[in-house]
Amino acid sequence: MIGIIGAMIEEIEPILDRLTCVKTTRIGGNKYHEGSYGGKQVTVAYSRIGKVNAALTAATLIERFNAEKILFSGVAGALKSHLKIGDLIYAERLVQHDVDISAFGHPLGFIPESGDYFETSAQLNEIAASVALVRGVELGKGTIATGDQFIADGAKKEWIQKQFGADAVEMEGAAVACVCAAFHIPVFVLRAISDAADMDAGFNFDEFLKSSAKISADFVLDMVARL
Ligand code: 3QA
Repeated sequence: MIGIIGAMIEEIEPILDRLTCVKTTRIGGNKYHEGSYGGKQVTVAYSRIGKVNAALTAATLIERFNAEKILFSGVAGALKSHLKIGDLIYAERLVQHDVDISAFGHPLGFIPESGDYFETSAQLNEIAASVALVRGVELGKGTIATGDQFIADGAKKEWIQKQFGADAVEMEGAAVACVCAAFHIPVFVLRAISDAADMDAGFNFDEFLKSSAKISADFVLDMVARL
C-alpha cells in the first residue's frame, strides 16, 4: 500500500477526486481514505497543519495501514528567486529549521540520535524525474526546510535559506521524512510553489493554494501509476 499525505484538505482534494475510494476510517482526528488509483492500492489523508500533525499521520499510515512508501503532496513558499508560483520542487533532503539546541554545541536543526538532514528515497526521486521527462514539465529538486511557522518575512526567509541551504519552506515535510527514516520507509516530498515566503506570502498563498496544490497532486498521481 502507498500512503499519500497532504497537510490541508485543499492539498488532497484533487487526489480524492480521482481516487476509487472503498473505505474511510477516522483515527486520531484524521480521516484515512483507502482506495485505488491506476491499479495501485493507496491510502490518502490530510494531516492538518504542522510537524506534529504530519508526524501523527505518517506514523498512523505506516503502523495502522502498513504503508510501504509515503508520498507527500502540497504547496510551499519559495526561498530562491528562480522558483516561481506553480513551479514544482521535490526534496532531496529536508531539515527542521525551528530545532535549536545550539546551547549544547549542536548544529541548528540537529537532534541527537535523530540527526538533522533527512534524505528522501533516491528510487522515488528517479521515478519523479522520469515522470517529469515524459510529461515535459520542469521539476526542481533541492533542500526543503520545515518548521511550525508560516514564513512571511524577508529577513526570516533569508535566514532559513542561508542557514540550511534551503530552496523552499513549508511546515510538514521534515516531520514526515523523520518518521519514515525511523521506520525505514521510502519517502517522497513534492511541493508546488504558492508564495515567496515574503511580505506578500499570506495574500499569494490564499490566491494560489488551490491551483498549486492541484499541480502537485496531479504529478504525484502520475507517479503512483508508475510505482
Ligand atoms: C500554511 C500551510 C502549511 O500546511 C504549510 C501551507 C506554503 N507557503 C508557506 C510559507 N511558510 C511556511 N509554509 C508554507 N504549507 C498554513 S497557514 C494557512 C492556514 O490557513 C506550505 C507553505 N510561506 C487556513 C485558513 O485559516
